[in-house]
Amino acid sequence: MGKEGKIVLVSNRGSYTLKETGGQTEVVPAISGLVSAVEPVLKERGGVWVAWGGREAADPGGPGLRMRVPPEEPSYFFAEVPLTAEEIRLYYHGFTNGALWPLCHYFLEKCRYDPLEWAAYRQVNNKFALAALAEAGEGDTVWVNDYHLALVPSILRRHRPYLKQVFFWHIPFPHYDLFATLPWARALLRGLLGSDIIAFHLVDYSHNFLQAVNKLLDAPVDYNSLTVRWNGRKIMVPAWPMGIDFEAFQKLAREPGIRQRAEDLRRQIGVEKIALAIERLDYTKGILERLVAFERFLEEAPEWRGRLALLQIAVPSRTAIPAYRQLRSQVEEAVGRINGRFSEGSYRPIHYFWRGIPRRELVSYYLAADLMLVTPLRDGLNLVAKEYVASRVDGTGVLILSRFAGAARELREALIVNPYDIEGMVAALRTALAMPLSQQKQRLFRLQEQVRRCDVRWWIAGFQRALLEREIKEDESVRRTIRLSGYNRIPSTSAVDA
Ligand code: GDG
Repeated sequence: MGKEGKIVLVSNRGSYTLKETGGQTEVVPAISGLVSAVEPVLKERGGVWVAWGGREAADPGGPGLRMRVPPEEPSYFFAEVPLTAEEIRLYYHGFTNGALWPLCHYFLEKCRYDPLEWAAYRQVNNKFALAALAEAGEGDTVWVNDYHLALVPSILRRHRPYLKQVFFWHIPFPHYDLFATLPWARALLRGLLGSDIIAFHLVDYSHNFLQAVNKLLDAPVDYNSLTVRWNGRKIMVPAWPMGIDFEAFQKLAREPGIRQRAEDLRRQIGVEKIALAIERLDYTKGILERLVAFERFLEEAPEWRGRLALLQIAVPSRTAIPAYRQLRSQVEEAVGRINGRFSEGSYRPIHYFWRGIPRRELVSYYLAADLMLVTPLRDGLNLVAKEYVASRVDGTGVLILSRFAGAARELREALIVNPYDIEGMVAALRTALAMPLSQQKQRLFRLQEQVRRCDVRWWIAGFQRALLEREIKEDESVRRTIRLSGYNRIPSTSAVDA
């Protein structure tokens, strides 16, 4: 981040999950794209990760755990923001995943706009902001992540006007027409505008955000330079698609143990071609539509029965929300129906797993798969598509990718599909299965070039450059005046903003 100071990273979930077992607190490393992307920076630079630990706190005002991590080689701090069962229900399952998530993914019919949940969202955002303020000192950079914490930047700004702030929004930012349906759309935008930089995966999302602040808050925006003026500040709204650790995936994919595991998997499944799909079990990921397309393909291409299998890994997610439980039943019913129709002897068309798998195992699945199906109905970016590309060290494999995944803008050599168009998906499966090795290699080479060039280091460097440019432009004398007027005061815990 900036040229000095530490990073205070703020996100709903962090690098560790805390579990209560028999009166003891167990500290378990968490797996997520964000952890793999930013933990190396924290380890190198030092800093603090402020996040909810994933457990229920009894006392709403009680202190959270603060510890040096990783336990084996401590290099940064993990500071827990404790949340009660009620806060988790209203803020996390409620407003965050019952209103903002469906809204930003264009599922308006699934949105619940509940004033109580909105109040809890504000309350919890205030908690996170206070926890960040307690950690951030002069010269530090606060880096807030995602739609769970949209109000944090303006709370921080109010208390520390010259704190350096970056915000990354990991999901799509919807078109103004949709966003304006949110009764608290203005407050949410004002919350975000506390940041110096508000970054998205795609320019389209930056444009949607700029249009929303222009129409709803009357703020002057510039679509070319991707900036907005607000309260005397010029805020950057850039597009930086997140990268992955390309080299780490290549290294894993070359490990003999992982390659052996991939071969064992292929032998167990025992078919000519394996198609793989892996994602959280979420209605945005297009699992049902994919299953229907796969079923149609087996109907129309009987020559592939017994020769093609789909390996579907659905990672349990947000199981407290009814829409997710309902989707699970629908997916499992479809898997049962298709397997019932097309199984023959030892052949099973769909191998379905409702569980997460360790990362090394994940790479062996990428290696075992001739085709990768990433066909979300809407997705901010999609890291799985990039991970598949990076793991194919022998240069073969076909990626079928939804045009509604942000990653489709970068991964142009994939077979791009419309997941709502079942016949189009069937045609893409045919094309993929018939693609000669030479063409697979040509396409994959270009895909790998892209994923290697715009990797996670490139992504992080974008923030560093932008903050550095900002610092150079800033008037140091103004900074100093403000510092003298109570920079390090920590506000009272009763203040609820936005
Ligand atoms: C959100 C946005 C955006 C998945 N299953 C397992 C597992 N994973 C890992 C993958 C990947 C990450 O989780 C999933 O990232 P995605 O990008 O595919 O999707 P979301 O979870 O919806 O993420 C998305 C992302 O944020 C980043 O900004 O791209 O659009 O929705 O890294 O490898 N990892 C392991 N076992 C699993 O079973 N170990």
